[in-house]
Amino acid sequence: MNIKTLIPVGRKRNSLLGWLAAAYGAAIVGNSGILLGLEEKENETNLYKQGDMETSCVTNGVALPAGWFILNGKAALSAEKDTVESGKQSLKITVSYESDTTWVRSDSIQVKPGASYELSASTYVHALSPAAPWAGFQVYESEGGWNPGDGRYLILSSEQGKWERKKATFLTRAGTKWLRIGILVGEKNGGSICVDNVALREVE
Ligand SMILES: [Ca+2]
Repeated sequence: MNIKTLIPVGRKRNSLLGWLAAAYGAAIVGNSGILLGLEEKENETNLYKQGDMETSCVTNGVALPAGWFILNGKAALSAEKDTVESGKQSLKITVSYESDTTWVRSDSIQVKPGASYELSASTYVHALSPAAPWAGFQVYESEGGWNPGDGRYLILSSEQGKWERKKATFLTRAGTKWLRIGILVGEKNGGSICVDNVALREVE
């Protein structure tokens, strides 16, 4: 078996474990009869397909990753082609003195009430000063608003100059039928945060 032929094109492998996981995952046969890589299989369970930032939509004449928009604040969204964790683009959120803090949100995602979910996301911070931009990930539930809602974030990312992947699990509230993923970004001194491979999965 030639492992290299089973590795999904465009994916960056930075550890032996990752290569082995990909080879193992490739042995799983999907419904289509096509061999699936581990990441393709994982993507099947991702409840928010637009988290890979690969699908574009045109807003005000500008092509942006679909499924993400600014709720409030003045940070700017754009499609980033050079700094990507995988695929051809990531979502770039540029902050400035004027933007202060900005909420970026996903579309609505259907979920089960009282169920466990894992939120994961990768970020890459470009800082213009020692005060680096940061990104706080949160979810907004149809029942009860922001979870956990006490000022903490499910994920807080600020790693500069390299991709940082973090994940967190949470329980949806009783009565919640859908949620949105929110990213609060900030730092008045400017810079940008690239976001890629945001995933929401139901977990045991
Ligand atoms: Ca991508």
